[in-house]
Amino acid sequence: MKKKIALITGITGQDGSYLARLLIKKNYLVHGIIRRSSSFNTGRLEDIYEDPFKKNKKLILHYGDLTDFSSINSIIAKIKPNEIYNLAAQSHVAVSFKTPEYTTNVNALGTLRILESILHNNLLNTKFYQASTSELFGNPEYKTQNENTPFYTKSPYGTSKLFAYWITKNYRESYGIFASNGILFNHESPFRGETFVTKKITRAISRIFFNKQKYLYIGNLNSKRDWGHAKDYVHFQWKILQQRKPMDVVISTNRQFSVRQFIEECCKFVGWKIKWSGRGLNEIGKINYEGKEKTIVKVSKKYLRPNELEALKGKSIHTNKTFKFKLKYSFKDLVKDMMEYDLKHNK
Ligand code: NAP
Ligand code: G4F
Repeated sequence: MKKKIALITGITGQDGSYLARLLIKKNYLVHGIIRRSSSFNTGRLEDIYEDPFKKNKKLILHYGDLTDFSSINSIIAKIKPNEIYNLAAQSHVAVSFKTPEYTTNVNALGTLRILESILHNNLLNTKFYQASTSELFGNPEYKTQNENTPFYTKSPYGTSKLFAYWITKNYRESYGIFASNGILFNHESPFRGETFVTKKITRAISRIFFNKQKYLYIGNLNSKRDWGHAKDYVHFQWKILQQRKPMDVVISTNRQFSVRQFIEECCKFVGWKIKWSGRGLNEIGKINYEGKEKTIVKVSKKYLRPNELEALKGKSIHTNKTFKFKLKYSFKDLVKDMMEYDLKHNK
């Protein structure tokens, strides 16, 4: 049987690297778009990376950029993928306040560029997955969010993804393209970017443990998220494109923890109990270290956002029925996986 061809934008990122592994396992020929950078940016793909001169490759990388229609269009026209997973994005919410125009160009117009390319190459059988996000929600009125919850974006990132969500739906309804939105809540892993809060914490606690760093400087300790594991979630990205019909679907754990609880769980992993004192910007976290109190967490204004999304928790209206929704990783398993990796790599 002919191999299915998948194209992944954002293949060098957290999700892209896990999804590529999953699709290779499923016997796909995987193409990925990478950006030119001044140093290697394929670190997360190390174990599946293949020599460009090898024959019968399972993974083929192409230079391209979502801000450059000609690059995207020529790749799509050449490889005619059966499935496109659009994971590329300027994905950092705080950074989107500093680079709103760029974020919008990549996340919003980038998605439109891919859809236009599908249309203009007449690839109406190509299935399209859009990496939508729980950042689309945000109204504290709704304690749990599902596919029917009204959107209320609070950042340039969220708003750029709102456009991408709707344009995906528009192209599905207008041209019959199999185009689906996976509305994924936060998902993390050892491969998470170092400036997202979970990885920042696991890395810092590991480095403090080995006396390589003194403090973890943090922003909003009380913010709550519904954190899953990226390994679990890429499976659902694939599943969404295997459905009979295109759809928009929430993927989440329906459990919620605060940034503070995440720090406490990581400390517990290395045998520390953290004690909090002070308020607001003066709050600190201390541990008992060799018989003395030692401050290891400090709050910094630098990491507060102009607008914050205080609490997220998702529960899909369809996943149980549609996907036999089962997650391998609990919150504790996620912390364990990330802490084990960071303790090993920061020793
Ligand atoms: P990530 O680790 O930040 O990866 C982003 C990827 O996009 C990287 O490969 C990056 O390339 C690439 N990229 C950035 N700008 C690009 C451009 N102009 N042209 C081409 N590629 C570009 O993100 P992630 O956590 O894997 O998330 C994957 C997708 O899901 C993103 O769209 C994100 O917004 C969305 N999402 C994530 C979560 C989550 O909790 N992780 C939740 C909901 C939705 P470089 O490696 O060169 O930087
Ligand atoms: O880890 P974060 O930066 O993730 P955030 O903003 O929730 O966005 C992530 O999840 C979205 C899905 O909901 C994705 F669409 C998006 O691409 C990205 O993957 O921050 C989580 C929370 C926030 O409330 C933030 O204010 O942690 C709080 N926080 C507290 N101190 C911090 C810090 N966030 C970061 N990055 N760094 C801090 O020092």
